[in-house]
Amino acid sequence: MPKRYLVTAALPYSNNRLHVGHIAGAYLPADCYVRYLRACGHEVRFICGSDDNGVAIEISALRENSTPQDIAGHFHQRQKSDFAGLLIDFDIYGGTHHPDYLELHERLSQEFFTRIHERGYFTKRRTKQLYDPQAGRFLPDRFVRGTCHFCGFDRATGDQCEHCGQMIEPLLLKNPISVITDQPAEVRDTTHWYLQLNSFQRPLKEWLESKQGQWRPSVLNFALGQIKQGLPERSMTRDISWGVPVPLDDPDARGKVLYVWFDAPIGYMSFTAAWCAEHEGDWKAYEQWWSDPQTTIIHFIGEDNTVFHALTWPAMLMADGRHQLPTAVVANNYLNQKVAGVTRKISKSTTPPDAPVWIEEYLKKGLDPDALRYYLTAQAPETARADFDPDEFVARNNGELVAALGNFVNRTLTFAAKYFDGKVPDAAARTNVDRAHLAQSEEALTKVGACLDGHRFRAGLEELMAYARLCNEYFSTRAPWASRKDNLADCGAAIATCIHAIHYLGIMAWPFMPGSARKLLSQLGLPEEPIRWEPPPPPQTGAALGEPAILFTKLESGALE
Ligand code: B3M
Ligand code: ZN
Repeated sequence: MPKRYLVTAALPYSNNRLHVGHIAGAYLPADCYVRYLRACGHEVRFICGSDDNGVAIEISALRENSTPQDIAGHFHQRQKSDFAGLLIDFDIYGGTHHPDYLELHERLSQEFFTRIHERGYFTKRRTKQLYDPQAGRFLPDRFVRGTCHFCGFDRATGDQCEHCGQMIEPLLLKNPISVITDQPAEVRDTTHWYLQLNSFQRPLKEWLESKQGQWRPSVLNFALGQIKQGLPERSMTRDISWGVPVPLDDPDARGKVLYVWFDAPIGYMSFTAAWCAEHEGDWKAYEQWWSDPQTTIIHFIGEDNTVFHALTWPAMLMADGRHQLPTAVVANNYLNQKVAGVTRKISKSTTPPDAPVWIEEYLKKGLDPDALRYYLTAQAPETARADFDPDEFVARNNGELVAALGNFVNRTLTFAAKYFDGKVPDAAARTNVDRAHLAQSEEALTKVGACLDGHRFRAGLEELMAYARLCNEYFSTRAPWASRKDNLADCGAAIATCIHAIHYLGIMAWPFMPGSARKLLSQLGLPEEPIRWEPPPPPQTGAALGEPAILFTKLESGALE
């Protein structure tokens, strides 16, 4: 039965270039999933865009002597081309401060805030806050760094500890330092609005417990563990000027903006609304995606965003009360890189700007986007952190894509071109071995599909490659090069079966490697789209095949250096 799915991928901050870790974390699995759902005939909206507000963008602007507008606009564009280069195909790529989306985004964010305020889930508090006297400004979130009060990590920032993943209470940071002036921060009074997360502990716990067995244990354990410790109130306003203005008629709210983690997830909603405005002429149609329980909502994120998607955002949705909760939150772990055999974090400050772990650099080299999609899925950090290893990237490209998948397709199609005039041979002399191979093909399609249904992308890709190897074994067993000489009918049946198998491969490869799947189908002389996730019909005897061509390029060692 066709269903409706709303799939989101975390909104990247528009102050940096994207690297393989971002792609492997959220965007690639989300794109695979969406391609699969569409092939199954479901109605899907795939939503993403840049997270333009917040302290991170302001800090970048300060450092580069620029403005938040310019920084956000610049990186929005570059990230958008990175996604396009990797065939990650959103229905909309909005931006929370992008001129095209700003009005709707502010409107929905402010409505959300006002509604939660009216329903009494904010506490207005006069509080103490870290302040930089030299810069003359408050130091929310990443404007301050210091030692984590949970784990002792010495480079925690005022919003979150990258080491233990906990949300940080800035006043508890040890040795807080302003990142603007590198001077010790001092404490001053200010007023903020705190979301009463504690009011939602029980419903959140019940909701999360109902997901046991469906969600990844890492997400559930983390979120339930936080609830066990007790959820503190969280301030949802900030003393900065870049962001969505706090919509309260209260002198204490003047000059303040919403916390970036308040408005960013609303971006999923405001971009859905923008899509509806653009395609259906009515932005309010977003409600049918967000309020109709028939819609399945799935958030794809990186591990460090878990706390916000599994706790804060659902609590906001409960406090607002008009929309449904996400059906699933799918989080991947970090992807580090291997440099000369040693695991290193990928970061702007330590990774060379021309390293091909930056998507722009990878694409500049003219390498196949599908080769990267393949490796990043094969190495996907679904259950634990993993490494991006340039040597392994080359080895797997050559040993798996070229030697197994590409080889089978190429040997079949060059054989058909040479001995069957580039046409599908007659399969009338089909044997039990051929029938058995087709039965296995159908099974493989079901298995890959089951993995994708369960968000197990890495396992799905393994099934696909196991099937490609099976196809090569089948080819060797049937030995068409021998039967060609004394039993052309038998040879024809084998090649026709291989052609049918290639069609299966094209369908199964589509979510993972859409560019190669298209090439493959066009080499079969078939239309490239739409792909339907169902056993393909047998090829028609005598139908013309396309030109056989190399599907994957063999890489020299060091291709990624
Ligand atoms: N921008 C954090 C990140 O890029 C944040 C995600 C927002 S999702 C609503 O890691
Ligand atoms: Zn920590």
